[in-house]
Amino acid sequence: MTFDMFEQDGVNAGQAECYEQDVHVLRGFALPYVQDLMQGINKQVKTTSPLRKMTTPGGYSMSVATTSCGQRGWITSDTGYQYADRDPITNLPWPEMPKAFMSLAQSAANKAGFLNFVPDSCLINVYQAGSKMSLHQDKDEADFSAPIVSVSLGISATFLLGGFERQDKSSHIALHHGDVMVWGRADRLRFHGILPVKAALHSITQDCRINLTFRKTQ
Ligand code: MD3
Ligand code: FE
Repeated sequence: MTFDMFEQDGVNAGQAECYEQDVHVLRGFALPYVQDLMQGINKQVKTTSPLRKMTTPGGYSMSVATTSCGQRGWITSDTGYQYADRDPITNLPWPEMPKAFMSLAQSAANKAGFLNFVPDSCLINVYQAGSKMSLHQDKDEADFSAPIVSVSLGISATFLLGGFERQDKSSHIALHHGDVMVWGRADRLRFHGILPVKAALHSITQDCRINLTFRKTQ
């Protein structure tokens, strides 16, 4: 396959968009952190806890490759989803959360009006062409009062923002390299997902989209 165009970044950089009351999209907010984020992923996180495609409790391989850093990592098991203190592949603690990850997550949360956010987990999701995330709710965390902060890197994707029942209509939000989403409070338990990612090339991530999701899990 050939690609004749690289994706464009930061078209609306600096804009803060508010969808529902507590769903904020900070366009281009992560751009100043990109170099540190990519270094952290490639030199600190992946080298200790490699990317892997986890198997759902129903026995399906996820199309997204994942790893984690921070005190706890998100894993699947035969019985469900959970946060664990150790990486089940290495039996070691997850790699430490790089400092730049924490600063970005906290300054994005502050900008969206969530003060004192201290995430204990960062999930790293890597999407290749065709990878998707079906509509789901994030309910594996102990405390729903903390927000979730998510950072998009690399090729663009379409985010689905649903309601509080699986069958509720979803709206589509285009997410580009450097965009940060912050949501919580009344919107914390909305269904959400990612449409299958289209093949493209990005100068920083090449053929993939990387999503970092920061959470306070306990
Ligand atoms: C809106 N990841 O890992 S993050 C996940 O882009 C996950 O990889 C997606 O959903 C990704 O669980 C989306 C953004 C996100 C996460 C949770 C939400 C948006 C949300 C909860 C409520 C509303
Ligand atoms: Fe989610």
